[in-house]
Amino acid sequence: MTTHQDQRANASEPVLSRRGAMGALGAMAVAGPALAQYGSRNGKNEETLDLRSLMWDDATSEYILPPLPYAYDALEPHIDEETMRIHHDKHHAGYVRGANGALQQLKAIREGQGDASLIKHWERQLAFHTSGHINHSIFWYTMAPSDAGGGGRPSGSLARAMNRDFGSWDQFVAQFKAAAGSVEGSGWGWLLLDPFSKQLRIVQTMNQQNENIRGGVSLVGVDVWEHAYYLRYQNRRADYINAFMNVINWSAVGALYDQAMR
Ligand code: MN3
Repeated sequence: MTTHQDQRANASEPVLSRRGAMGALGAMAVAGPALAQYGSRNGKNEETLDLRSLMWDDATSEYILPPLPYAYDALEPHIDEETMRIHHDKHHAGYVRGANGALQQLKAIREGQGDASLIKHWERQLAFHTSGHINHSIFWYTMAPSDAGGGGRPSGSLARAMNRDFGSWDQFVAQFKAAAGSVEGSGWGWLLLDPFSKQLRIVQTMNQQNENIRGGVSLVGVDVWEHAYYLRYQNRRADYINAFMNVINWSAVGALYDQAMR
């Protein structure tokens, strides 16, 4: 059993920062019992989670790997410990490394040191790896163990918006599962907010970012790359997506929605 302390001891940066900096993602307000470990405010189990400071280091101008907000085995039996270890420590870390590498190469080209003919390649690498870093950071922080806030249904303003835009919870679930399940090859299924219509949309993203709605605010997504589920579910992607529904931290997702609507 890996403890939360192990997680934090392995992390090179603090789990929580109150620098309060507002970036592309901004300060993410996350509430719910799953995050009670982070402390309480006004007697309620809620904290403002600064996801930006977990993903980016202003001091070094580099992307950084955020620690998982729970133990590697905390999402068992829905998502297994070995998958979580490899997915977070190897795959997500690789996106962070790739994003920083692309930034370095583009800097070199700007400074006349790099191969300018490769700028298209490095711009693609930047988009791919940075999107992968963002996707996985949101992924970890919008899941919770099923006995600590994971699963169930949203409430409040998000629930009302989902009923308005999808007709019902059941219709949302059916479309979300079908979208995620039918991604060709590697990608994600997402619930996102179109900031212009202010309506919720379900989209597939190919790989890490292609075919996303531009400007869409990601609320919750399921990673359907095979590395996310193959160890336990093999080719049974639909079973994995069903299991994922049991670990969605809807209070965290609802907080993201409320923040995006402000
Ligand atoms: Mn992944």
